[in-house]
Amino acid sequence: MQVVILAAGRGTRMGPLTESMPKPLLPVADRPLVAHVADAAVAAGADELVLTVGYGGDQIREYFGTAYGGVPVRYAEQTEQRGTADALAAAADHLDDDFAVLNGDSIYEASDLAGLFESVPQVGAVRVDNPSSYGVLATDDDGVVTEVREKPENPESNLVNAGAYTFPKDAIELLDVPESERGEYELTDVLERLIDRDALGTVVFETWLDVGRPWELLAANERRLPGGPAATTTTDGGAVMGEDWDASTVDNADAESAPDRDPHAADGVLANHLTVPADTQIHPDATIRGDVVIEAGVSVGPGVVIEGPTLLRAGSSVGPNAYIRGATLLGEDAHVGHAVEIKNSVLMAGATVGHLSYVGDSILARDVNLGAGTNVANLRHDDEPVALTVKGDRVSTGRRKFGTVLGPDVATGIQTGINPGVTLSAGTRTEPGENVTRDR
Ligand code: TTP
Repeated sequence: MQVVILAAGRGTRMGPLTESMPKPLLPVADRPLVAHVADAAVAAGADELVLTVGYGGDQIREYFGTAYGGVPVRYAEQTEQRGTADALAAAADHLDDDFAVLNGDSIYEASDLAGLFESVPQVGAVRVDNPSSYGVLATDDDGVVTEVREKPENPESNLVNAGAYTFPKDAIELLDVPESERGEYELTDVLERLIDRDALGTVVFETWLDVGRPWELLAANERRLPGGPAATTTTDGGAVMGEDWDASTVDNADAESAPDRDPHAADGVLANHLTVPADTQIHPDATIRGDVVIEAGVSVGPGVVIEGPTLLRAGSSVGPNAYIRGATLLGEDAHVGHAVEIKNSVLMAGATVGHLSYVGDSILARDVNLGAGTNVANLRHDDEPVALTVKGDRVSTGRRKFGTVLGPDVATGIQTGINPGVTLSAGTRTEPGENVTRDR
């Protein structure tokens, strides 16, 4: 089946994170968000991917090229971001037969998509606690959709549209829907037309994660980092470096002082379930527990403690004396230096937290540089969930612990304090000693 992935959106709700990078390319564990969509689609039986691109489209084309996961990739250009129905219309010329459509900003499971691809037309649905925030589906006893209502105040069910569909080829004729209240041409209106004509079935997905706002990017990483509930690399258990460790990964100077143990406990698997390529430098005085994946060219200095789930991407470095915990991603060439604590955070490529800092439940875009002693607060005194500005409104993240969202190239002066829920746009500079309480 041909699978259209809608990846043209501006991603405004991600704030500064999408100022220079389209939302589909934001990192989720070891690959961009949209690559997880493509992987699940291919594993579920897609035989061609059609990517609708627009904002940041060149970067997406560069990532995927002409083939991905063994299937051909074609592109459609949506020049103006006028909605999901418009994005699908842009791909219409590429569609030869019945087809599927997926959002390029969701985490889907391949097993759920396999069920979706089995029959046409169908919509993927999930049960949620807060249906009012989504497109709510009303169904009859056979699971056939009778109504779709966008963000209703009094939802009829807790079953919501997961932005995943199969359509008959002639559904293309239904795409010329009128503009919606929010000024877009929307696939939910196409569904309304389809249910007047065909029996639109539902497939209830086990899991689905819509990644539209910064804290959902953290949630996606929590899911997909090694050891997370749906990680692509799953390991279990943990041990302390220095008890069960791989001497081949330690440079010669340090190897002599390392304890003499067999790192391969069983079947060639490292006893501490640590995946380590040969060209990494891990000091024997580093302690690594839990599910940790370390890519090529990483350096971990003495006194470092890492408690997975953690992914250290190629060329990143940690320490000496740093502490990493919670679900944390260090992007390519990111650096975490002496006496820095990073908790449950995403540091994108080239981000640097050099000395004496705390970063919790936060997202640092590319090439952010935090001055010595920069501290991020991630908990309110009143214990209320932290709110974030999303398209001009303060919106609860639903998280008791949430820190900051820093756009690309933000640089803080030494001893900057940043309040919970503060967002700084690309290139913002803070003065030494500042306490930042508002977005900039
Ligand atoms: P949205 O998340 O509704 O829109 P967006 O990605 O532009 O984000 P924001 O609202 O923060 O600006 O889009 C759902 C999916 O549809 C997503 O994968 C992007 C895609 N899309 C398009 O391809 N073209 C469009 O014109 C729109 C609005 C969305």
